[in-house]
Amino acid sequence: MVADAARFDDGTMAVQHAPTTSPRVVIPSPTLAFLGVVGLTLSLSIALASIRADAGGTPPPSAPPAPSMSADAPVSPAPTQRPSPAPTATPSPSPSPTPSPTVAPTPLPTPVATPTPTPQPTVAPKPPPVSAGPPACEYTDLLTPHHAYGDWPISLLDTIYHLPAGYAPGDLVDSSAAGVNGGYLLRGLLVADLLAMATDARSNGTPIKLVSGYRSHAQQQATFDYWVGIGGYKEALRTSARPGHSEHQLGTAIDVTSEGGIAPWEYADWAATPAGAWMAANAWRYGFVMSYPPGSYDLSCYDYEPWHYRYVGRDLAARIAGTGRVPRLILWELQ
Ligand code: DAL
Ligand code: ZN
Repeated sequence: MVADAARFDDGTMAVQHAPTTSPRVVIPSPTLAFLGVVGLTLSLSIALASIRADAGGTPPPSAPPAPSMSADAPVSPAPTQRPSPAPTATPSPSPSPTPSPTVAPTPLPTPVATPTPTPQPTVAPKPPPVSAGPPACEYTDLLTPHHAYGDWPISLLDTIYHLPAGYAPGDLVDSSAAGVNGGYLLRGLLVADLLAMATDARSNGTPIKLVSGYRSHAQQQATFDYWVGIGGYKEALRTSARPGHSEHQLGTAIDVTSEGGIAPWEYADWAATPAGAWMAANAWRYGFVMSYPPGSYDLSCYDYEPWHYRYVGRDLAARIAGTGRVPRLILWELQ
């Protein structure tokens, strides 16, 4: 075969084939029609196989089932025939989840019980044991062990033990509530017994009047300073308590004299007067005791004061009176 070449205007060459001279084969028309049908069927089968391959084959089990393809289905794959993406975004619950280390539960804090604070004694030093005898009359400053307002019967106050500076009972009332002269504060808890005592003293013809009652820490400071000014510091210690050490701060101590009389300390011995004698003999019946009886300086730590009475309640007063002992010794044993 010889190829003739012809040149185009742009310089390229076109190749022209010479016609072949192969023998001709004549095929009858019915045969040609049959072959056309077979060819068309084969083409359609190949196209359908291609569509299936294009659709991805067997869909994954989790994918929704694809609609079955019928012979009437369009040759072009419809969008709905494509498999839906596997739902990887929403994981299906696993029957046996494996704990992830990143979500390991944080251990809950173990509740730690807050220890209930144990009440601590506010006074470190304790009174000496009973077998050691009463504490000497030293001039020291120890907070008395029983200094709650409810401890009033047994709060020990002497040259050693004292009350808190701010100790001030909340139930102070004027002394006039007890049927005696007013102007002094006293704890309300003793008003009834003081009224009974003053009433009976009057009935006896020996009426009494008060010359002192509750004294605050500051008032006791002024009182002590007064006596220091009168007789000097050392002498004042015998007759006046240093601030904080006075039973008057309890609100349960009273200084008494005869109604219409002078200050009790102006008498040689007020207990020798009719009113003073009645008090010395009967005050305990109403819950009052003489804190500094005669001849007890070494035990009571103060000079004799026949006018100073402390309310301890009828029961304790009767007990003290029954023993005939100095009140400080009984109170010391009750610490
Ligand atoms: N006169 C007594 C001791 C007092 O001051 O409390
Ligand atoms: Zn007094």
